[in-house]
Amino acid sequence: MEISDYKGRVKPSWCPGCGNHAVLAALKKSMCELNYQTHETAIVSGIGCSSRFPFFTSTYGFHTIHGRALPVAIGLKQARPEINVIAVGGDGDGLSIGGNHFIHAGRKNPDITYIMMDNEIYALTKGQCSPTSRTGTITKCNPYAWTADRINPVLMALSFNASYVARGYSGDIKQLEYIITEGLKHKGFSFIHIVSPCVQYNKVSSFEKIKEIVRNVPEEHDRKDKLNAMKYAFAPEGLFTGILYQNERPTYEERFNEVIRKAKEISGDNCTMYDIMKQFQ
Ligand SMILES: Cc1ncc(C[n+]2csc(CCOP(=O)(O)OP(=O)(O)O)c2C)c(N)n1
Ligand code: SF4
Ligand SMILES: [Mg+2]
Repeated sequence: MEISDYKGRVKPSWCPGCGNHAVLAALKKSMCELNYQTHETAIVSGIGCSSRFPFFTSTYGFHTIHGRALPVAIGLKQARPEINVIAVGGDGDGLSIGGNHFIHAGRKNPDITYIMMDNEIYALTKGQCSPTSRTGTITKCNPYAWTADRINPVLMALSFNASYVARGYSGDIKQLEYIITEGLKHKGFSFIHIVSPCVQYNKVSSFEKIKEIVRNVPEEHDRKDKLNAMKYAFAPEGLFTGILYQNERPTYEERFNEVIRKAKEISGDNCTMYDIMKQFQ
């Protein structure tokens, strides 16, 4: 495969300078490095600027509805386990309306990769505050300041038991490529949080300001050490990027197949869903 093989029919319509351009470039490079075939790969998104990914790539794609990328991606992986499934979306999509799915994806451990582009704002709808907006942010909708505290998506993923958790920043495309490639290779739910500035509606978290606080997770960090990963996720002294946590365990699909195997063992090859359910009563 060549990187150009992943180019979609639609030219990216994001604003010049939008952080999402870097994420798209990194994802294409990662897919190319892993020799992903376009007919064996699906990119599933919600709604938002960041969710326009399926138009800009040549893989299969599903631009679903707001907040629902994860359940669709999980269902797709369960029905077609041979497909590489990548879910993408924004902070609003994945933490507000879709926040509930994020929790359950982590604990179920489906073998999919979830890339969240966090610009700390609802950009597509022209700049309302999101769960990651900084307290005190002023927008047209909150002219006197946003009053709620922020969500930390990395800390959330760690506490919901996501088996791969990484953080990147759109200003470092090389690191993005690395954490995306490792996330795609990982067996289980890989969550990749990317701080991806919106140059149009968020002047608070600009490239310059984020660059000042970005730090790499030290090389000696043990990826299986969840408590330490949580410390880096939470660290007030900087925005730690890199692979914070990785620890494989059986996936959702593997566990589900095991249930089917057991059901067939007890009720025969032609057993129905009713027979399977009877075993749990
Ligand atoms: C059910 C539903 N509610 C609300 C909307 C309006 N809406 C579209 S995108 C969006 C938020 C997008 O923010 P985010 O997910 O952070 O993506 P970004 O545009 O910042 O990349 C909202 C509220 C919608 N399309 N559907
Ligand atoms: S509005 Fe913001 S997030 Fe949307 S394309 Fe423009 S810069 Fe990117
Ligand atoms: Mg957003």
